[in-house]
Amino acid sequence: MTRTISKDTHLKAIQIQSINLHTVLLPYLTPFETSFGAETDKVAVLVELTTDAGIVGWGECSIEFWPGYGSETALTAQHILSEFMLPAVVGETIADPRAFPALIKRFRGNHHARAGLEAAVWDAFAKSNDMRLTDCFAHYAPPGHEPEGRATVGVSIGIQPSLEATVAVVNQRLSEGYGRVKLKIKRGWDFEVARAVRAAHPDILLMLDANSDYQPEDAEHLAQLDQFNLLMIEQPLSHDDIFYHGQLQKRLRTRICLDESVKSASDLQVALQIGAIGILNLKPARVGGFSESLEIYRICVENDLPLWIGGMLETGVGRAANVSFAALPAVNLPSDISATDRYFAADLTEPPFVLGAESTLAVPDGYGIGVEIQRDRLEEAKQRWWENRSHGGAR
Ligand code: OSB
Ligand code: MG
Repeated sequence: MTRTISKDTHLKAIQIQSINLHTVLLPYLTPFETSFGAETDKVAVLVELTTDAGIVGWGECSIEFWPGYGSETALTAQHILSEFMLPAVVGETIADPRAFPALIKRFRGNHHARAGLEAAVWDAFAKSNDMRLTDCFAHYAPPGHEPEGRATVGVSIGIQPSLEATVAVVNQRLSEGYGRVKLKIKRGWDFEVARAVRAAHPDILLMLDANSDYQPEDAEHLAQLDQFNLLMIEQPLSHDDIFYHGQLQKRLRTRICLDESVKSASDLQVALQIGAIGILNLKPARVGGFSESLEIYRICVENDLPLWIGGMLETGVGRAANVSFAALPAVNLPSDISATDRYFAADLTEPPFVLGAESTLAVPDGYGIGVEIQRDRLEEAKQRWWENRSHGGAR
């Protein structure tokens, strides 16, 4: 199914005929707890875009019901999209998906909402050109960056009720074949959990994600984590800080990976300039979409900055697009994109993502995102949102 298209091949433009939004609630197999609370269900706004030629593209706004990771929610994404962004783009012709962000540039912020819309454009554009989305990304990547057909992945493990429970979950994920483990930490749940998992598994690729729970004054405490030979520590300090991460990095041997703090290519340049970043977790949703992600990818290549793709426990729609991006060759550390059975009993798309050899997920073998929406499950998940929307889906 791989169609190799040289970089100077002219790709066919699409015209946006209509866009539908679907807000869904999909129960996780197990709740996911981070430093900002526990989530029981995936909330997403899915964007269904139809071209004048009848091609349908899908995108996912990666959000949660609690504005804890980012500031957006399902209702803000619905509002910004339906009132402002959709009217601005319906009827427009897209000859290059990287020109799409300019159409909605006058609406500020709301990166997760705009990223979902842009993802639908990329999917429709790739499908209209008989290309896998991964080949379409590669088309706009630096010369020679051909997609690898699979993404190397790890697993993100939420905060558990006890150290024993944590080690048990880690054991289970390792037995499933995951080659890299990320533990969520918070103040009061860090040193002991890292020690317990490291003692049980002296050689695994292990990393921690603090989701902004610490302060600059915690530097000495965080330096204690150096002894556990961590691959990285992700986003220890405030979600909007770069400066203090730079100061902290001088005190740590463990490399700092930024997540929340890098919301644009410009943020990344600042972080590089002041030594606040050793590794980047690139979430296409956080930076406002795949066009900005391609620019960030280029900056990582230029600066030899290790890079991986982060996740937000997406449905198959968002996951398929992220796998397609994570298969680019400069994504050189395991990404936070796990198999379907780590998240859901039944996802909204088929076929499911299955963990393959060497802790990888294969890029779906079809045009665009390469997975098919299951309309019956979509309707059920929309119904579930409708019934639970007053409390944002919180069980
Ligand atoms: O910080 O990376 C994060 C999920 C929701 C919000 C923030 C984060 C995460 C994850 C999930 O770690 C990783 C995944 O999608 O498997
Ligand atoms: Mg993170």
